[in-house]
Amino acid sequence: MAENERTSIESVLNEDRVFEPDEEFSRGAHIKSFEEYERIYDEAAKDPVAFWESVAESLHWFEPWHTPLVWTEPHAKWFVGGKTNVSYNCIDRHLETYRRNKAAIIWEGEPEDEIRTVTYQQLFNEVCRFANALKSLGVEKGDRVAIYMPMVPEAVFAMQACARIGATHTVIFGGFSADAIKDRVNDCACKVIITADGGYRRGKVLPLKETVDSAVESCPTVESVIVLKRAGNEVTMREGRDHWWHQIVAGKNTECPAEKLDSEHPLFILYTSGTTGKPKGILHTTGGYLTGAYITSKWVFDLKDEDTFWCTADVGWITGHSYVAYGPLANGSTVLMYEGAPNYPDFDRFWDIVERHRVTILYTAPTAIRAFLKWGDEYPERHDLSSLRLLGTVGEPINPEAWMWYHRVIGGSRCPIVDTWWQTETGSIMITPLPGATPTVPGTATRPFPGIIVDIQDRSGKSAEVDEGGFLTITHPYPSMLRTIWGDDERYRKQYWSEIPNVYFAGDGARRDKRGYYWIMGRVDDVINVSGHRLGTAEIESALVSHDAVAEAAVVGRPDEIKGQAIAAFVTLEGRHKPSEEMEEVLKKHVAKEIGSLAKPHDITFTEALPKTRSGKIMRRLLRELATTGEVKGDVTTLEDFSVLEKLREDEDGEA
Ligand code: 7RM
Repeated sequence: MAENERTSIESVLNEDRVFEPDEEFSRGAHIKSFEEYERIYDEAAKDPVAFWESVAESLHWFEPWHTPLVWTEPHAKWFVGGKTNVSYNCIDRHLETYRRNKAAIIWEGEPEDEIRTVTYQQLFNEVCRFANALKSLGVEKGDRVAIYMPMVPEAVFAMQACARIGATHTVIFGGFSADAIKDRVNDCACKVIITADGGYRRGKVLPLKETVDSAVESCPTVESVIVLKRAGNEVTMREGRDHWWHQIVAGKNTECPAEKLDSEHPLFILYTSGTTGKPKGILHTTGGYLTGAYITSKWVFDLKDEDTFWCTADVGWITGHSYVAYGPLANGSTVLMYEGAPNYPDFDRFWDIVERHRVTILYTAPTAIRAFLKWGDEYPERHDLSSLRLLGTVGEPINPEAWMWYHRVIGGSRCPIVDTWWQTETGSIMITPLPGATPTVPGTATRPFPGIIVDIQDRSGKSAEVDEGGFLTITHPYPSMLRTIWGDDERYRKQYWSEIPNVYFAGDGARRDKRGYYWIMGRVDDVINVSGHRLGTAEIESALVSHDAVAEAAVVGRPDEIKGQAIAAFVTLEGRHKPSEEMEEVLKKHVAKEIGSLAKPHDITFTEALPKTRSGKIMRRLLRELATTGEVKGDVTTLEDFSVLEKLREDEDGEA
């Protein structure tokens, strides 16, 4: 077998709808034309370090760096010798401008009558008071602090307060279990946990403090727990260890000078589950991360002072770090934060929020878009969405069907869509259209951001041809890249720098088309090998979803004596369609017609829902296990809804 046959991924997809940027949008945009993008891109590609220096210069530095980059593969240090502070850049610098009394955060709670607006001055006061509270508990520069909170402004205050005093935060998503908290808190030896009594989700109260209580029993390094009163549910407070947020900030000074931190000071650790084994603590540092989050927020979302930017991600994910808590604030923007579920009290909650707050930019995940599509047009149609001017997606490949729906129904065929590819590890957006510049094609994240050099390679490091699938790599260091895996540099090297020589291995399959646009084909662990043809999951799933009856689909490979692997598909139908053998045949034929008989599913299991991570990514690993052995024994701690799996297992049993 030739080398490239073993490593390349075959592409079967064809998509040729092109959406040119709207002229009026382009005129007002930060980057106004594709020519301008290419000019900036090409210049940055010749000297990425000089490009990133020019970006970093627009931030505040207490002391300038003496060396922009020290690169000893696979370790980068950016802006070495420079001293800065993320919180200072997100807050203090705006206080000297008219932005002082501008809304930094507009927050809406899940219960319907709750809205809070936090101006930059108020943000400063709250962050400083809380930073002083942390100090009073003995938190010092370099200490680790865990944050396990609902989506409330205080979650951002807590992150900013840590950044301000140089404590390294680790945000743990509020839906995680006591075990997940315990593993993370112990892995990085946190001194303090910040939580709330409870948080609202779909009208119910999640008892966060209770969960922390059971975790903290086995967390020997934790000295204090700070508890925000949010839901009013009953909690037990342990004398000497537990402190109410409102009591501990009472009387604290509303000034707390931002520490002058080394550019490489650890800003946060964010755990990502990885496919197997224990979660990896992805480490991001100060100056480089801020530089990436700042400029991508500005150019990708074309942020202007007039905007109301709503990124729907929870602060427990990297998207909530870079595009809720840090990037937009570094730009002096107004961010909208919503505490709850998209279908509470009804399926139109998001559109109600967009209408009432006149949201201008919406950034959400394909999984959410597919859910909205399934719920039906009537919900967005109830609302005036004309304030929107730009839409974004992140988290998974967006199938053209969902893209078109988002464009038409939410964007009124008027808003550009930025499909942004990046990872927890990359810290900021890597591949993306720039909305005033890049013609978009549904299903592709288009081109790399300036200063980001990517390639598609095979295992030996050879670049792929046009339209030949391979491994997505990043070939030059950039400021917001992860620095290591906390406490496990060996794993860092192995995971990201050993698969292909001298480049960062992202773990995604991709191809580059003749325009130089990148198409993400899915995780390489999920590639299906049918009779020696390696197929990515994204294209087959897209083909399934392009059928009217299909709301969502996942495909996996299961062992097959003849073909090596056979394609097993799991399909959720749109509400008005019922599973049947005819439907199965129709869908198989549809895939064969759309992308060829090679990619035709061998069997289709209809299901009401697919197993997903808590951030909405389909867990194909579990489906693969199910399709192969009829059981799931692997790690399910990141699974969002256990009943989905139970149901699927029963269905499989029924079939067998
Ligand atoms: C931001 C985030 C990273 C993985 C990544 C991909 C997938 C993310 C896109 C995408 C296709 C996109 N961080 N992914 N964005 N795939 N198109 N626009 O999601 O660490 O949680 O996940 O998500 O597989 O490697 S993450």
